Amino acid sequence: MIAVLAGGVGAAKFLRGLVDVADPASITVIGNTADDEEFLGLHVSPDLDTVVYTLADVVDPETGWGIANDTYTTLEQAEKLGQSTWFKLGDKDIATHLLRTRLLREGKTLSEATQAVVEAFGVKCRLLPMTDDRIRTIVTTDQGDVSFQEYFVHRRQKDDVRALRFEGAEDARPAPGVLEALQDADAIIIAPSNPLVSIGPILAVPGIRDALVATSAKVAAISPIIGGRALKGPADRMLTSLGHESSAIGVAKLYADILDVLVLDSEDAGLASDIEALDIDAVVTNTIMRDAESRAALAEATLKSIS
Ligand code: FO1
Repeated sequence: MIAVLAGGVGAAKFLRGLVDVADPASITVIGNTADDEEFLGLHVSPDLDTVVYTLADVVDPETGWGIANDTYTTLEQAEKLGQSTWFKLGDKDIATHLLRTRLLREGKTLSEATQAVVEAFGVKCRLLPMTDDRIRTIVTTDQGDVSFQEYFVHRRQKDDVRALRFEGAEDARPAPGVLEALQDADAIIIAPSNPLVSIGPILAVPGIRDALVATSAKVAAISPIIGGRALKGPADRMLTSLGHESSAIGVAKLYADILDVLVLDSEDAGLASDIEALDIDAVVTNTIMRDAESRAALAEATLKSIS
């Protein structure tokens, strides 16, 4: 059994490669839900949906999120009605949020609603939200505290991030099956996601980090930082402004207590000895996922490093 901690687009691409080289039924994905937000009265779980759409091969290949060839008629009309429309929800995507929101309103848990979405899209992996409780990433900027999507989408990541907190994490419990998936796993992978805002909230759910420390399974992470820079998103600037190194070493240090292996890009081969000095095995390979072949090769190399 394989357990994968996953954030958004990078994680989804990695998982798409993983299901090409491992039996999807053996994979449990534990997804970040601290980016969830309500738009147009609908509960949106961007990271879970990005994983589902990518594994179902319906994701928009340009953005890496949302559904390919979606239309925006509902959003245009919502704008005419004076609603806030800075978060781009396509018509097809909205159907997913309608399903999730209806189930939640009927009293189902986020795990149950997620299961319904997974089944509706025919995804064969197990996908668990990190928790059924509400955790919200709050980003402190010089302009004040904002929600993650406000920072990421509305304000286009232009603010320096002064602090992060995961509101609600202290009292949250892992969703059903999360701790069991980690305990039963033969191999655990931390996907190439932002370590601070995608993986950080998962590790902040009480019990999850402890389970990773305690496991006898090997734990590997793929560095999302290559040559000091994030391929996508603000991870590099965020690491720096929060006092971490924007490099594979900075990533290794954030995971030092849980990691056996760090997979890093060939461009960063020179960092391998510094990573080994942290008592973490360094595996150097191409980590840029341009196409199906490179995604599968990265998944294969990661699995090999921990089996
Ligand atoms: N990202 C954007 O940059 N702009 C958007 O308008 C936007 C809309 C959106 C709608 C549904 C969805 O599932 C994801 C969406 N994303 C958008 C991506 C999302 O903000 C990020 O993928 C994550 O929250 C960060 O991991």
